[in-house]
Amino acid sequence: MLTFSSPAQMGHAPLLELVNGAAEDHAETPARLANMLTMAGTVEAPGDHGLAPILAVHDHDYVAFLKDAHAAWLAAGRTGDAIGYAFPVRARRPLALDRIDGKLGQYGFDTVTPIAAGTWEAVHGAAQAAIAAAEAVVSGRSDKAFALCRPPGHHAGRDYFGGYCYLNNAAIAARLAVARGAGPVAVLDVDYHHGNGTQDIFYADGDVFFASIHADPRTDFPYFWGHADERGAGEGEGANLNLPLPRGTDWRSYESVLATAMEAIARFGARTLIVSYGADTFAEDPISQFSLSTQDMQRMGTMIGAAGLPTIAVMEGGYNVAALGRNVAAFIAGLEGG
Ligand code: OKP
Ligand code: ZN
Repeated sequence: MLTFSSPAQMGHAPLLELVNGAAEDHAETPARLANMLTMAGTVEAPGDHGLAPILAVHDHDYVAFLKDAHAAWLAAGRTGDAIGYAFPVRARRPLALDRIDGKLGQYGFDTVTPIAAGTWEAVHGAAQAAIAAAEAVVSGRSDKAFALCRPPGHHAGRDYFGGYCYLNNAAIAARLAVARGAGPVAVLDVDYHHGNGTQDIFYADGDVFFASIHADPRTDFPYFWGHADERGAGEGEGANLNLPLPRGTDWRSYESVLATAMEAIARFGARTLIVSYGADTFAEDPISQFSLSTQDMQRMGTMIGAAGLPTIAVMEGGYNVAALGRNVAAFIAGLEGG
């Protein structure tokens, strides 16, 4: 598998996340990438494709905020990572707020997604990896490519961060594919958590079908998106498919729901497939509650590869660090036709 990753991705090392009334060690660590790299074989650096493909998805002011947020935090006299504390439950709108504290709440939706010193360079590097993978596939260089992104991206929207995500790598790849005439595009999200950012970005877009299999948001993060009645709007009406599953789901039930998602993608007439792959559906994931094995990751890859579509896979979550490279390798082996 043609695989991309940027060394800059190691520079994002959030210290802690505020969850359940406590500060915990952050689950999304540089060690995740290090473990994936031990299993990945040859990995290409993505090169720099610039900001244009990022700005085709993300709001300019939001990107400027991300670049500057940690410096503004330090300038306000703070130490450590920037984390917001006040969030706009009432109608979010583009306000010109003056202080970093307000901006963190304006652009962020949770307290588990810190902005640290190396965050911008890392998220830029991860986005470049996704862009390089997308370029490789749409140019015909390769039928499939995998971007070892971290931090992940699928919770990030056009102008917001959250859920450990800052730039939406899958959405950037999808938009690039559409722009290059490789549409219609389907994004299949198999991370344990619903990909709310990707859903929001393409909600009213009829060129991109979004299908997600995830833990039911009635019990799991991100709670406010991922419900089965979210079906798209306007031109995108019917082009959004949420398939929530209960905690404890094993391969037996997962397989039939994945078959449903693959049928819907075929019916949509997708010519390019983007996969948001998260290994946090693994039974021994420390923050998630599905029951898939490493062998199931390969079965998942096989079913997705059987669609026979040009495929760009981007890494999302997966927090059992010791098993991460093995799970990714199993998924890739399946995707390649194993
Ligand atoms: C990001 B991705 C556990 C609570 C934190 C946030 C989960 C973010 C998942 N420490 N919940 O979709 O894998
Ligand atoms: Zn996840």
